[in-house]
Amino acid sequence: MKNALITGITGQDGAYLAQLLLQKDYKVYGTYRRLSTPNFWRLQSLGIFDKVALIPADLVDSSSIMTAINISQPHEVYHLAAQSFVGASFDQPVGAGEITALGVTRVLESIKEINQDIRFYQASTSELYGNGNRAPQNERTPFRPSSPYAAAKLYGYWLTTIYREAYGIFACNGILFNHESPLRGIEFVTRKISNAAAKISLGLKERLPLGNLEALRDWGYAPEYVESMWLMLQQDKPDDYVIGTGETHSVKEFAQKAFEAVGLDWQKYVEVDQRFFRPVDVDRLQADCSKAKQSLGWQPRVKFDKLVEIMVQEDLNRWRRCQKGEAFPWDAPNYPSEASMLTRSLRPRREAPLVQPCPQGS
Ligand code: NAP
Ligand code: G4F
Repeated sequence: MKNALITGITGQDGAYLAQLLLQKDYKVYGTYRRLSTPNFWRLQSLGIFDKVALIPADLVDSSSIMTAINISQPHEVYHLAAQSFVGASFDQPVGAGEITALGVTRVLESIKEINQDIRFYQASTSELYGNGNRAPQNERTPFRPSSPYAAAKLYGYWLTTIYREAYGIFACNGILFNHESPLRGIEFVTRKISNAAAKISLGLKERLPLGNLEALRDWGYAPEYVESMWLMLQQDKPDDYVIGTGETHSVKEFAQKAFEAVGLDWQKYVEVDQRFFRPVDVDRLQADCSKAKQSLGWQPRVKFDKLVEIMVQEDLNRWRRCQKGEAFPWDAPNYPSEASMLTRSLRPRREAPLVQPCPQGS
């Protein structure tokens, strides 16, 4: 039996990966942060909460990472924990560096010190490409990060390749494009839309404020993407792989399909709200995952229309169960109303700098 340690097991990918590894007879350990309110609803909804071993650890605390590796004695570490919301990284740029960038060093240093035979997966991202690149993007496309999140992930990407080259650690970067599911965090645009379409259709909400409707993303289905993480660590040699569907769709298209799924016209409910624009946004992401197809035998199966349908139906089921009085645990009921969201990145952008440059010669 192999042992696996998943950092960020409470997140979307962590939960699906734990489920996959349990099916493959791994002993699964996962790190979680100590929070004032426990956050295990994803593991509970997959029915695996009692089947995984949980270790408290925070990425800002090296000693807790060391302890997690010492306790779990893993053959494989899947490093998924991060501050993963791009918008929030503009509000907390120092946190992005501390958690998302330096967190990778803390995990890799622990592996280097404890057991260099541990295989390591780094959750890299299509956000590394930023703007100004041709689509589709593959492993040879240059990186040009456009957010504090992406800059932090770029550091993690290079640390992973450096530890591979310097210490011979089996370390892989999965450059994953956006992947979604009913377990997606509620603030990401797909879940925000599927949840709102479900609520509006049941008379529980009236409007859906969104930001940039023109952004294009390559959206796939998360349970399939965690399979690629496992495949990367089963190869003979460590390498980096792009994972995506190869299709790209706009936020507007996602909203249109989601409202169609509940028999409504999206244009009657969606309003553009400047608060949800980012200081810089990535215009277009589209994967060329031919390397993964060829080397890993990995293929996306769920495409855009099916993905939207799965997400909207699950949010509808949840709200219907809730309306029947079931105490059904998931994230949406605890989400604040959009009206109360006031953060730096959600405030309207300034048209001109506050401090004007001094006139020449003054
Ligand atoms: P997610 O749902 O936001 O999960 C992130 C996980 O990281 C959660 O378990 C979270 O714990 C944990 N975490 C955050 N800060 C931490 C800290 N300081 N110490 C320890 N744990 C911490 O993200 P996801 O969608 O599953 O994504 C998994 C990884 O893949 C992330 O690194 C993300 O950046 C990357 N990625 C995601 C996508 C995508 O489309 N989903 C694409 C490319 C790359 P709490 O539950 O306590 O918050
Ligand atoms: O759903 P999003 O917040 O995801 P984003 O920024 O693409 O990042 C996700 O995918 C990355 C992989 O490419 C991961 F690395 C990262 O961890 C995360 O999982 O936003 C998608 C698009 C953006 O262009 C955003 O500006 O939707 C646009 N958008 C428009 N209105 C909105 C909204 N995004 C959010 N979250 N909320 C809105 O109201």
